[in-house]
Amino acid sequence: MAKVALITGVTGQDGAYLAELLLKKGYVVHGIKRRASLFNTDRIDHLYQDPHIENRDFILHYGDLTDSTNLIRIIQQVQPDEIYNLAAMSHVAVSFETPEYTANADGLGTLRILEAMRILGMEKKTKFYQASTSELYGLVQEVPQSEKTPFYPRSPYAVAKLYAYWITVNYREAFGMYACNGILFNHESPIRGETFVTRKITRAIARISLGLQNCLYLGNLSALRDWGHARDYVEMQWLMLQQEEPEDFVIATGKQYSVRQMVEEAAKGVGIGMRWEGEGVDEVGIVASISIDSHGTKTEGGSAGHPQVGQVIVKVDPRYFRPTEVETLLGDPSKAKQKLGWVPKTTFQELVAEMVHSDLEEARRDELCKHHGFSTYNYHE
Ligand code: NDP
Ligand code: GDR
Repeated sequence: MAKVALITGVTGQDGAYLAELLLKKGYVVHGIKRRASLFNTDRIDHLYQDPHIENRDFILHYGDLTDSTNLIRIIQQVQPDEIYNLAAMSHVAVSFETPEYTANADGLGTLRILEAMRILGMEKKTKFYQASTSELYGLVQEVPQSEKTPFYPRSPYAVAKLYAYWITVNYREAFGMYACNGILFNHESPIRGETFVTRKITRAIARISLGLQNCLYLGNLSALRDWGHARDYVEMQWLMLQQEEPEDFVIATGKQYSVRQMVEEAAKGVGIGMRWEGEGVDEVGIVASISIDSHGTKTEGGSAGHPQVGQVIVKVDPRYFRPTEVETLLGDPSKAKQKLGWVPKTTFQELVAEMVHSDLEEARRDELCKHHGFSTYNYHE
């Protein structure tokens, strides 16, 4: 019998990679998607199966983490062996704008699933994975951060996730459930949401290199993060549910880069060298050299193409500062290495190169549309 998995947040970055992985492993995968006024399934369209065919192994259900009745009904119907709770309002800055909703979806949403499992008598049958986060460390108390490092959340998002973390631990201890937290550090990919800083950078740099955009506006350039690849990280989510005993694990690369370094690495990917001038909100990123233009043609000294040497392509905009910032995060993945055999496969440089490559393709499509008189949109969020 094929194993059955239920993924909340299946339309998100991790949901898409995890669904792909589980299907390859022979699972029947059920996903919960939200009703939206437009299709919001871009990331999983390649997995879609027509509901009219029999014996599908990828099935979507409408649902929402804020609706207990819906969760109970879906879990009862699906009878999953494993539940991966990836759904969340996952943007830290936006959580300051929508704190109550964030608490409801990210905090109480987790409780609703755990309670649904109890109500249905599935606490011994079904394993549960909670998408916990390095944001729990917030104002860091120890470097690097491990499973034993104390938490100090710094946003409504992180506080909601703190509740979700502890309710998962509590239900494991109180009811003997196989429930565990993956404390995942930042992980990115070409399908990362466009408003997270890595994707915002790779998209903008690709567009700037084609002359589709002049400038990239960012907030805190000095923030340090431990960035890995989402494709590698979802494998660990699955492995955490394949152990003898449920435990919590940190998943990280153990390497740290700044937002500024992220910009430099992306710029390098399109053949642009960068220098920085000024300080704080006056800091700007300037094109220092261009070795290859965006079409891959050598243009020594940057005399042709977009952008020009000396052009300011990065500016700081305080609107992207957060009321309370998480300045630095660096994970210690020793436990995952030892017990799960975790080795991050993708380096920071490979990750950025893959993202830039994919965003260049997207930008070229936009360029072509523009060339043929069709309008394209670029939101600055
Ligand atoms: P995304 O923002 O890409 O995806 C979030 C998913 O949750 C989307 O499918 C979204 O649906 C869904 N969702 C949001 N609110 C609800 C709701 N109320 N009910 C049902 N579904 C909802 O996040 P990621 O894939 O990057 O992250 C997955 C999980 O891991 C999240 O919980 C995140 O907080 C956590 N995490 C992420 C890290 C990262 O670096 N990526 C690191 C550590 C933790 P829709 O498509 O309709 O918006
Ligand atoms: P984060 O990711 O808050 O770590 O949460 P994000 O990419 O949003 O920010 C990383 C750092 O970059 C700084 N920054 C900017 N961030 C954004 N989004 N936009 C900007 O213009 C900008 N300029 C600078 C931020 O201040 C921050 O310091 C992500 C999410 O996926 C969470 O769901 C997850 O839990 C954590 O990673 C681990």
